[in-house]
Amino acid sequence: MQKTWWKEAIVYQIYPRSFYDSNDDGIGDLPGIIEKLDHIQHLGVDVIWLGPVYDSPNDDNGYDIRDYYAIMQEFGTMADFDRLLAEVHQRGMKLIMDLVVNHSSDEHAWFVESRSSKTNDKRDFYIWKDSKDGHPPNNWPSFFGGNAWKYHPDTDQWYLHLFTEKQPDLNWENEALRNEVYQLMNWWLDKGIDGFRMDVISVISKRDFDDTPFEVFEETISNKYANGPRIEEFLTEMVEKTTSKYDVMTVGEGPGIDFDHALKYVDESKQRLNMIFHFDHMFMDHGPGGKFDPVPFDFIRFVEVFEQWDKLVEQGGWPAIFLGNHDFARIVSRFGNDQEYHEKSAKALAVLLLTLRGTTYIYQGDEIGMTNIKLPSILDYRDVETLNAYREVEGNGGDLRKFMEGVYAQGRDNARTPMQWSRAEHGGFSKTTPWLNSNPNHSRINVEDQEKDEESILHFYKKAVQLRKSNPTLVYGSFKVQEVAHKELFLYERKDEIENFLVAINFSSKKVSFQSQEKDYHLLMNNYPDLLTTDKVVHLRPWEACVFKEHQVEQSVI
Ligand code: TEU
Ligand code: CA
Repeated sequence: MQKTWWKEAIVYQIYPRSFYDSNDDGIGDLPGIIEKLDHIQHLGVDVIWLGPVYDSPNDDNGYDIRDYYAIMQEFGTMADFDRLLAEVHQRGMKLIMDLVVNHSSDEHAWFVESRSSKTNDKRDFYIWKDSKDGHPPNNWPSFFGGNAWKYHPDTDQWYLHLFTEKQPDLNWENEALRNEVYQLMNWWLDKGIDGFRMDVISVISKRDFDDTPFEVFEETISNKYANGPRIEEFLTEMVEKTTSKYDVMTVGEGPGIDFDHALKYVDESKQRLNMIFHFDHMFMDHGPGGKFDPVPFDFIRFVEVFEQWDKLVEQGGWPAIFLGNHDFARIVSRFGNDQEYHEKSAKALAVLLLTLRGTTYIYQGDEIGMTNIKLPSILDYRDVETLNAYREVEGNGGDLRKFMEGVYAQGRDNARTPMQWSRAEHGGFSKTTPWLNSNPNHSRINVEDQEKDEESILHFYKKAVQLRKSNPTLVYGSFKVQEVAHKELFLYERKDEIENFLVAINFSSKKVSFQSQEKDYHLLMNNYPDLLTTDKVVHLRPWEACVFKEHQVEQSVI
C-alpha cells in the first residue's frame, strides 16, 4: 500500500453559510473563514474541505451552481477566495473545493440555452424526454420529494432533476458537456487548490429511463441511480484530463454505493478517485418511511459496517472516515448522548474518528460537541429537503407531529446552525439575526469557553489529533475488531510491525468491562480522569473511551 499525504491527512469540513459572518448580514462568508483560520489551524488539521462557494441562487444552499467561475455574492469575491487560499497555504494547510457536477442550477447559462429550444446546441447538456401518455417519462422519485422530472411547456418535454427542480441533471453522455466540466476543474486546479470533494459523483452515469419497481427509496438510489454503466469510464476520463496532472486529493460522495461497488471509484491501481464516502452507517437508521422515519440505532451493525469497509485497504482502496457532515444530524446527538453524557460521548466519538484506518473527516462544530436543535416551527427551517418532505406529508394528510420528530432527529438543519464561537448573541456567529437560528445552547457550548478549559471537548480533539499525527500506526496499521457482537463495546486493535494499540469505546450509558489480553497495554489517553481496573479487567464507565499502547513504559499498566 502506498503511503501519501492525503491518507495521513485530517480534513476539516466547513459549511461556509454557517461558519462566521464577518460583515453582519446574517450569512457566513469567506472573509469570516479567514478570520477564524487560527481556530482550524490550532486543531491540528491538514486539509480544509470548503463547501460550495460558487455563484448560486441557493435553492439548495450552493449545491445549485449558476456560475462555476464566480463566487456567490453573499460569500464575498474571487479576491476573497484567493486570499483565503493563500492564507491556508501560508499556514501549511491545504484546501479542497466541493465540486457539484451531477447537476447545475436551472439559472446556469447552459440550462437557459438548453431549455430555449429543442435544437439549441446545448439542449443535450441536460436530459430531456417526451411525455409518456401525458405523464412524466418514468416513475423515478427525486431525492427531495416528488417526481424526478419537471415539465417544460415551451418545448413540450420534461427534464430530469434527481434533486430539486432548480437542479437539472447534467448529461454526462454528452462529450462537450464533459469537456466543459474538465475545463472548469482545471481552472480551479490551476488556481492552486488541493483537490475536490465530488458531490453525488456516484449518480452521474444514468441507466435507461424505464419505470422502476421500488419499495424503499434508498434501494432506488443504489439499484437505479448510482453505479451506472459508464461510471468507471467517466471517472477515468475525468481524472486523466484533470486531477492526474496535479498533486491533489479527490474524495467522491457516493450515495447508493455499496462495498462491492467501491472499487469502481477508488481502485488505487486504476487512475480514479482517491476515496469515496459511503452511507452504510448513515442510512442504517432510516425506517420504512425513509430518513424522517428513523428506527433505533443498531450498534452491532454499526461496528460491522466499519469492519467491512476497512477491508477496502486490502483491495487497493482507502476509507474515508466520517460520522457527520452538513447533510446529517449532529454526531453527538445521533450516535452519542447529548444529554447526561454530552461531554463524555462527544470525546468518545472523537476517539473513534481519530483511531480508525482511513482519512479522518471532522465536520465544523463537532470539535466542540454542537448538538441537534428543535426549532420552534417549520417556518424556522431552511433545508429544502425538510421543507419539501413537510409539504408532502401535509399534502397527504399525514401525521405532521410524528414527521417533525423525524426532523428533530434527522433533519439537515441540525448540522447547519451557526458555528458557536462564544456566549454572545447568536453564538458570536454574527451581530445580526442569522439566516438560520443559532442553537440557544451556545451559552454553554462554544469555542471561547472551551479554549479556556483544558478538559473541554475542543482540547480533547486537539489531543486526539496529535495522538494520531504522532503515531503512524493509527493511520496505516491494521484494524481488527475484538468484540464483534458486543452490544455496547467497540473494541479494536490497530497494529503494525512497530506498535500495537488497543482502542476501547463504551458506546452506551451502562458500565462495560472487558479483559485485556495477555499483552501489557499502557493507557495513552481516555476521557475520564482515571482508569478503573481489577487485575487485567478494565471497567469502562458510560461513554468511556480509552486508547492503550503496548510497551509504553511510563503509563499505567493493564
Ligand atoms: O448530498 C447527496 C445526498 O445523497 C443527499 O441527498 C444526502 O445524502 C441526503 O440529504 C441525506 O438525507 C449532496 C450534498 O451533500 C447535499 O447537501 C446536496 O443537497 C445534494 O448532494 C444535492 O447536491
Ligand atoms: Ca456575511
